[in-house]
Amino acid sequence: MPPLSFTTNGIIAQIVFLIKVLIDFLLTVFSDEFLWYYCFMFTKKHLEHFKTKKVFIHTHDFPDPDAFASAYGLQELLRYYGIESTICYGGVIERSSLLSMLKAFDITGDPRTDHTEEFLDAVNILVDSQLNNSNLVFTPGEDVYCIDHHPTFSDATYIWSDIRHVGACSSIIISYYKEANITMNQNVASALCYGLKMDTNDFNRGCTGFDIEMFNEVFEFCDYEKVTYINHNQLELSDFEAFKAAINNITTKGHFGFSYIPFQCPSTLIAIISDFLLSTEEVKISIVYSKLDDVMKLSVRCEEKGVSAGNLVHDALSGIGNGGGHPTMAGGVIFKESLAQMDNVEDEIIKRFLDAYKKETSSLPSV
Ligand SMILES: [Mn+2]
Repeated sequence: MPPLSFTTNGIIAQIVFLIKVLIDFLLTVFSDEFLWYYCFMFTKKHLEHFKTKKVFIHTHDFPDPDAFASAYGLQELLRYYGIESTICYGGVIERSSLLSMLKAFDITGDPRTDHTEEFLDAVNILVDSQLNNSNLVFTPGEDVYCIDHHPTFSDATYIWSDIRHVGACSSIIISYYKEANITMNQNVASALCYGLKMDTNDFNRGCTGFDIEMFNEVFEFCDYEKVTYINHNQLELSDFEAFKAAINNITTKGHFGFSYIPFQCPSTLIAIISDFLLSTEEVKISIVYSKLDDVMKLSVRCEEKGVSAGNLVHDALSGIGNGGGHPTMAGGVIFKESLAQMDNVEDEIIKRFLDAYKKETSSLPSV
């Protein structure tokens, strides 16, 4: 071996040896504190704190599969470290497919109204949601943590937060297992896999390389047959009434598709119909809306490059309600008082969205 090569190899070997000694030293001196900091989202200090209080994991109101999967994944991860928690949600569980998911993967959650008094003194961890959003209505006290993948429309203060703009909140939770090198059980893996698939619309919406990587991570541990079965049974026959009404009421303006469902319709079904409307070749931005109790709920989908569904609905409903969300999917609500002042709600919605689009792109929607 030439002397130069021998010397280089020797130096590299010594450097590797020194790095190993240094890592061993750090692990010994800082023990858990060091490991927690680098391997998992919460430091040991946070986890010790969680043991002194009640811990609630909150999904957004009218939770979807990604919200429940994230909450359940986190609940089981905390349980691994000896911390018990309760999953809470606002609104109701609207879809029978969501009930199937909860049953299939053994997930339990309580309506938030069952615990309202307890939140002020508890640890409240938000998943798939953020404070001050229209889809999360409750008073949490000071001890709030947030894990989410939505854009932030209104700043809030958290003890700790992990907000990344990826396709699914489930992907972020999977990454915690990966980083902490913890093997998840089959139910957790299946729930997270399903949540990831649903929120990215089977990797067709807002999907990032990180989501694909995390899907790969979770795939080998999940019951994929169960996941695809629930995934393929989203609709109920009664949903076709809403589909029928929506199809009859489609109005197009350029590449915008608007549709009104003139009866009470669950927000998750409005979202499914908005996806359906967007799947037509002509429609690049779909807005489907329906009355729910006293308010008007809207679901917005967008596949136009450079235009954000979240920004559009946020601008369009400013002053009459609120809304926000991802660039590709978003939602909003028009308040009861605003509806009462409108002569023609459908015309007003169309006008506001076209104006918001013009503001964002400085152009009119193309045909
Ligand atoms: Mn989500």
